[in-house]
Amino acid sequence: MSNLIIWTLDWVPEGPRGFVRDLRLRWACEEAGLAYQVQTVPFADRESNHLTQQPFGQVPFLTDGELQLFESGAGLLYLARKSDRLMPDDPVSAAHTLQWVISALNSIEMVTVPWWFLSLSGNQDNGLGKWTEKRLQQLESVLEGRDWLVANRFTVADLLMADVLRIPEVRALSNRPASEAYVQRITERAAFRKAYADQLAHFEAADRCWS
Ligand SMILES: N[C@@H](CCC(=O)N[C@@H](CS)C(=O)NCC(=O)O)C(=O)O
Repeated sequence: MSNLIIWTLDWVPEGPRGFVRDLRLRWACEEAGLAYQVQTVPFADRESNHLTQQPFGQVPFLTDGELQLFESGAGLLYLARKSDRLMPDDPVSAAHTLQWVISALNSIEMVTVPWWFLSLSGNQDNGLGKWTEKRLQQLESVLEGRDWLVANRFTVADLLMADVLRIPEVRALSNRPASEAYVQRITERAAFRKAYADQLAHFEAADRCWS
């Protein structure tokens, strides 16, 4: 039995299904062929019921024996060190993988998520649109010149960047053919399809328990 446990919520409403960030960790394990289990904390009282594992009351976090780790990015980098399918061994490519993981979180998601959340509350023209479009266009220029972010092959940096970019509202924000092709190509991977289907099944099973 594997010690690696991905923790998520026991249930969420339909809206976020398929986008809860435990999917990032499931997907990485599927890519790397790492055995894992999924366990849950209750959706009810989520802001306070697991603060010792995730100080912001969020998911995912992972445990591996004695290790507890929160932040999906930290979890991905931890998993990447277990498999060169996620991060190449050579030091330069490994450094570039780290660079693009941080970039996905700190230069792209840091802009897209606030814009997206404000958009969801009905305010499409929310002042962050221009900044978001500019940042996404800069990334489009990068992706026009290459299929992968690092070493001409799939890495955990592509997993994370594609996960950040695949939010429907972000995809629809402006015409960025290279980014769209990148998201499509990466989300067609068998490991993504499995992680996505498993997350949907997990929350659907919870619906059946509660009805
Ligand atoms: N920076 C965190 C963000 C985690 C996050 O936003 N988690 C969401 C689910 S994807 C969550 O737990 N939302 C519930 C809440 O904030 O109450 C990470 O990447 O792990």
